[in-house]
Amino acid sequence: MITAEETRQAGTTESSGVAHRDAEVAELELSAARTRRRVLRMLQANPAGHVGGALSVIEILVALYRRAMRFGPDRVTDPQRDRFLLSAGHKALAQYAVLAEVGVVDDPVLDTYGRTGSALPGHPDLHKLPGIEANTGALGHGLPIGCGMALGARLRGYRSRVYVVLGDGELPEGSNWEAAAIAAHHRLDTLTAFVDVNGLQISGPTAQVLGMESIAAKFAAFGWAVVEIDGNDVAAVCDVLDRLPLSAGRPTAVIARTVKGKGLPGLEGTVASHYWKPTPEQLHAAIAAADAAVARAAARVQEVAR
Ligand SMILES: Cc1ncc(C[n+]2csc(CCOP(=O)(O)OP(=O)(O)O)c2C)c(N)n1
Repeated sequence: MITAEETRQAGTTESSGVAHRDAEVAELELSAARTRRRVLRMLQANPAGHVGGALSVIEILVALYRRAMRFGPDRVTDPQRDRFLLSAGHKALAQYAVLAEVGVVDDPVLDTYGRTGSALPGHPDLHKLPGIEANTGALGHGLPIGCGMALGARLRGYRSRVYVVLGDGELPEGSNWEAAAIAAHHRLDTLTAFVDVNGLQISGPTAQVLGMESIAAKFAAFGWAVVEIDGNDVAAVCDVLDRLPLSAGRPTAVIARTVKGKGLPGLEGTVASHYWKPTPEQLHAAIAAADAAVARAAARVQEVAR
């Protein structure tokens, strides 16, 4: 995908810019489909995990890692790299899968998921796996750590951006709101928080467990720039990433509406997908659906290339 500004600079016509954008979106959709398939590959190794929340953030992670972040196999320890924090660390399957998709993790490592001594435990561990910036899983820590990283980069004169993914069921943790105040106070416009609003959490609908709406109004009240998008629409995610910071001097909150368990046959939008222990038959059906989604996305890439 290219921005309107890049199109002008490259001297390309509007129609060639649109074609380029369609091609890039199709590529990222294929990448998202492969990433979902990798989540299921890990379940083939160890059939239990926080699958629902992992599958709702795939498009966000793919767009971040493939479109926005200055990060990759050659930059894992570069001090000036962009940082990604999966504050809702139970969605680790998504991060492991996208790290494999961008070549930071070798695919066979995925087959050790959840086993004793594995680099891929149920929650991410920076001491075990390259590309993990902080140990998360106890909810409410990613945004405070992200504030520190953004401030630290500024003090060192680095251009690094910091991206944090939160869950809507995580927002009741008060530390998020301390961090929201700090980020606005220090004008951390290199900090972007994606809130994965799939409307569900561990024990039921978020609105019933502890409703936090309006999430957008809350972040705005703290002084953040806010935008709401369909978080499973990779083009919409890219459009926001191209416009960061949305407002100079303000951190950005992206309220991303998503579907929990996206792509799981019969389990999309269910609390049952939160921690999923599939039967062999369920896993087989999910893999068949994921393989079909990869094939459809690959055909779409071919189609837009013609
Ligand atoms: C401090 C803390 N309290 C409770 C938990 C237990 N817990 C694990 S996941 C979860 C729900 C999180 O909801 P959300 O962030 O919306 O995740 P998603 O539905 O997207 O998977 C909770 C309460 C935890 N991990 N950390």
